[in-house]
Amino acid sequence: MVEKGHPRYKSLKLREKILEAYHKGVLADAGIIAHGRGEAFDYLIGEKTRKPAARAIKAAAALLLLAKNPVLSVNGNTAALVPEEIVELARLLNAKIEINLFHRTPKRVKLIEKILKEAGAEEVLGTEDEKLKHLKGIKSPRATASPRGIYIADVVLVPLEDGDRAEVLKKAGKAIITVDLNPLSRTSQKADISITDNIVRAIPLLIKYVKKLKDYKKDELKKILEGFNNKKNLEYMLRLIDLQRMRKL
Ligand code: PTJ
Repeated sequence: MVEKGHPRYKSLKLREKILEAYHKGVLADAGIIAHGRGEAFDYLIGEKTRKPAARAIKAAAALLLLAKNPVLSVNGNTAALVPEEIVELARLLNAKIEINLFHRTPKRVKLIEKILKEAGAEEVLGTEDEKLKHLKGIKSPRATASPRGIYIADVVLVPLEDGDRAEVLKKAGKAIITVDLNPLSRTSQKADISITDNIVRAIPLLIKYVKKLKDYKKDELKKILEGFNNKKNLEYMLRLIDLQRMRKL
């Protein structure tokens, strides 16, 4: 039991959630390691949404609102940390939710589907009931996609994704948005919009921006996107991490 007054209260609560999901079989073994890596980066950015991340989130909201077929991809860590928020975001955007696992087993797919349904999702794609297609004919398990979801999507939100998958999605011509605390990861480097923030802060803020920009005209949304430069934004994030470290030396 973590005490509310503990200086690392929020971080330790997230650990509890992650471990609980692990023991239920929702999380892959590697999901715990991925979370630990995320914690380290979160510490370096001060465990709050920094300005470059907020800019990326605003651009992501604009891109998702402009999309014809937006899809939110969900893995074990995402399902463990922000299931309700993913469902709310999908509802606001009229987007599909698709389970996409690196360490895929029928049991994990079922458990994650249950979590999403309990969080209010009406439909969940990428389950075992569907015959998945291969993107661009690449016969890798990393290239599977639901024919009604990622396969036909123009914009895909892929939080905490591995580099191979991000590459396959890019090659298939999708615009991709990621949430990844490591600005140097292959996914962050490959994505069109990289949100360097903890998913537990990023998705609620993305919801706020989607609500705020919902009635903007297409031209106005396009202007937001034109004013956003992902490469530069990642550079700012890296500089910020350096500065934080220097202050402590
Ligand atoms: O559920 P599965 O089978 O699809 O597996 C999911 C994992 C996360 C295990 C898989 O996709 C994987 O191995 O990912 P990586 O390559 O470890 O990348 C995960 C990235 O997410 C790392 O760069 C972490 O720093 C980052 N990360 C971890 N926790 C968070 C995070 N980013 C944002 N918010 C977090 N809470």
